[in-house]
Amino acid sequence: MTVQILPERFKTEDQRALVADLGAVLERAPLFVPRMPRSGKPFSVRMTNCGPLGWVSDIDGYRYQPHHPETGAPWPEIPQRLLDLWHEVAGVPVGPEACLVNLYGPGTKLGLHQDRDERTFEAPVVSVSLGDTAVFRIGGTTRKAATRSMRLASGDVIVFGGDDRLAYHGIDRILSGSSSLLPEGGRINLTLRRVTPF
Ligand code: MD5
Ligand code: FE
Repeated sequence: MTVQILPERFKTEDQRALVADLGAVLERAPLFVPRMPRSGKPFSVRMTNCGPLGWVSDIDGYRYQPHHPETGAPWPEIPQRLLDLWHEVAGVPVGPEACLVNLYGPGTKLGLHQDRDERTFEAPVVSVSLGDTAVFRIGGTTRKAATRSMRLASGDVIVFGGDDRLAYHGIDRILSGSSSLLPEGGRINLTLRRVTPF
C-alpha cells in the first residue's frame, strides 16, 4: 500500500488555522496563473508556493525556482504546522523543499499527469485538501492503466509514496458549495515535496 489516506487529518479548527497561515503566505507571494509550456495557454488553477523552491510553469517549461515569477521575491517559509505534518507522515529524514499551493474555483480541472519535475522520487508527495470536495482520479504509472476515482474533502491528507509517487492523477471536478471553510468558496490543495536528492 503506497497511497496512504488520512481522512480529516485536520479537524475544523486546524483547517481554519491553516487557512490563516496561508493568508500570510498569499500576502507575500500572490497567486499567479501558470501557463502551458510552448502554447502559453493558461491553466484554470491559480497557484503560488512557499518553501526554498517553488514550482512554476510558463511558455518556457515547468521548473522549480527559488523566487516568485512575477514579484521576483523569494518564496515565504513553509508554515510550521505543515512541516510538522511532513515529519509525522513522510518517513524521510529530511524536510520538504517545496509547498505548492493550488487554488481551484468551481470549473477548475487538472488533467491526468505525472509529477516528475523533481530530481528525486525517494520522498513521498504529501497533499492536504481544504475547502470544497474534489473528485480526484488516480491511475497507474502508464497513461493507459486503469484509473479509479475518489473524493478528497476538506482536512484530508494523502501521502503518495513508493510506486504511487509516479502514478498518473488529476482533478475531474470540484463540488461547489460542499464546504464553508473558504469565504469565497473553492478548493485549496497544498502539496509538500522534496525536489533535490538527499
Ligand atoms: C491536487 N495536485 O489535488 C493535486 C494533489 C499537482 C497535483 O496533482 O501536481 O499540483 S497532489 C497529487 C499527487 C501527487 C503525486 C503523486 C500522486 C498524486 N499520485 O501518485 O496520484 O491539487
Ligand atoms: Fe500532480
